[in-house]
Amino acid sequence: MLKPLSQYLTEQAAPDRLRQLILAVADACRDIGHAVNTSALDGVQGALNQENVQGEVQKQLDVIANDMMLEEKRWGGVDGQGLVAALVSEEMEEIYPLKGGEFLLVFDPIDGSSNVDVNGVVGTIFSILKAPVGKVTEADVLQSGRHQVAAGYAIYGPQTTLVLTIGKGVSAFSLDQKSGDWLMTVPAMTIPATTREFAINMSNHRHWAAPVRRYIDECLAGKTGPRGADFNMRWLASMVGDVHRVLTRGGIFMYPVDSRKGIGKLRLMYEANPIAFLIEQAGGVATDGVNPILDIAPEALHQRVGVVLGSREEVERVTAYHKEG
Ligand code: P6P
Repeated sequence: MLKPLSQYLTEQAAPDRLRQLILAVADACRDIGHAVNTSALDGVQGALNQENVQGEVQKQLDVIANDMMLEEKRWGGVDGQGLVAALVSEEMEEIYPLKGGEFLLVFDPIDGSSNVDVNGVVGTIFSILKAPVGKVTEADVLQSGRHQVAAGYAIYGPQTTLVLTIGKGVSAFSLDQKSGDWLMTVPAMTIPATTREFAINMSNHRHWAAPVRRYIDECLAGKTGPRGADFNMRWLASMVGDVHRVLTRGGIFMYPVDSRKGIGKLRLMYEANPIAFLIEQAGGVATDGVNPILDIAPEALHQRVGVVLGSREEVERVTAYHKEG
């Protein structure tokens, strides 16, 4: 019998209320995954004629998944006293106060939602922080990624899998669709230090800074180039999908700052930080191109950041190229 998520959390001596919260997040991901799976049947694919705080056209599932996360009964805890003081979502401009609890839950309810209509992989990304005593302000949420208590994602692909860290490594739990249980399928995910596989949206090549173009062009030069090896490329247009591959077999994932807006595309609080926590816990490196993502002091709830993460030696090469200029 594969180990259930609940048993893993007990064995890892997760504090009881954190354990309850992680199990509640897992339940929410199971429900969101089901909504993704039936979205064509339910006729809820496609876009709404409204934008989110990011200025991005919202998909129906973005809103449906966000609404599922806002159901306060999910976060009451077994004693009904409340586990979460406030929710923060990619889909909501402001923090969403709840009746109280010792944690903050920060999330992207559907990452990669443009993939839903084409039956591509999507996911839910979450980050758990400690809440202040009393009323939660935006400043209370703006904690660096080093303060995360737990983080993870659910990936809705051929399997529905929850990937989690509570600061003691990274484990993967696959959903048993019949029982509804999350069962451990990978006890410890580790990222090889080297790779011959990169993930980046090549159509942005002309917008990249010189160090990024240098790194990618050397990969493309293959055996006869300065790297002396051929590289492979993957790009799923779903951070969760590309990151899951990096955690499973290594690789480097890049969404660098580019010249169009001088900022990155990915969001710090509910994409880069939780993923960076997982990557570091799995022995990889996660930077904004130069500095560790987890060290960034957030200045705004929906702040964007450049992202370069994965196999240590490759990420460190990109950092070195930035420092050489
Ligand atoms: P592009 C999805 O919209 C997302 O936020 C990430 O999941 C993904 O890695 C990236 O954007 C894809 O961006 O520009 O290739 O569509």
